Amino acid sequence: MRSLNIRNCRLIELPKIGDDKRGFLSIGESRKDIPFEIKRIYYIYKIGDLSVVRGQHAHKKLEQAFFCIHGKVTFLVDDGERREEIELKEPNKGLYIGPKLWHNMIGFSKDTVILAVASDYYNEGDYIRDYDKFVDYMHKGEK
Ligand code: T46
Repeated sequence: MRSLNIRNCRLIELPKIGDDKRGFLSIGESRKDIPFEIKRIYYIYKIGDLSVVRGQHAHKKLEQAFFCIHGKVTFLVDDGERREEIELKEPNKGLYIGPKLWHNMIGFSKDTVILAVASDYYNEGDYIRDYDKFVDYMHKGEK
């Protein structure tokens, strides 16, 4: 598994049990494979416009892990200094994204299903949805 040059961000590989006949089963346990306590799950699916860009924000405190359990997606992750593109297309290979990372999702396929697990409940106040404000936040912190 390659390591990423972005802080607060890394690839996750879940165990994959099974074979071509029975199929496969992958497991992610809180505080083991997933590096936080999971409080929420959500999923993204039935993307009609494959050129759409989702995400386009950073979180102040939220930690998340993403698994593309069907199809493919590319995450563009930006820590304010460096950027990296990570394509997810295998159900047992995921991406941990910690706080203070700008992230976009692009490169969907018709059948993309993204499973997200998050460290906290939904809170719009935790989002930074403007890139200039994100850069500012990274330099000055919250005012
Ligand atoms: C993230 C990326 C990767 C809720 O009401 N509850 C929720 O738990 C979530 C996740 C969203 N919403 C509402 C907020 C918006 O009105 O659902 C609507 C769509 O959410 P958003 O535009 O933020 O969707 P994405 O795909 O751009 O972002 C999502 C997550 O929101 C975000 O945390 O990191 O996926």
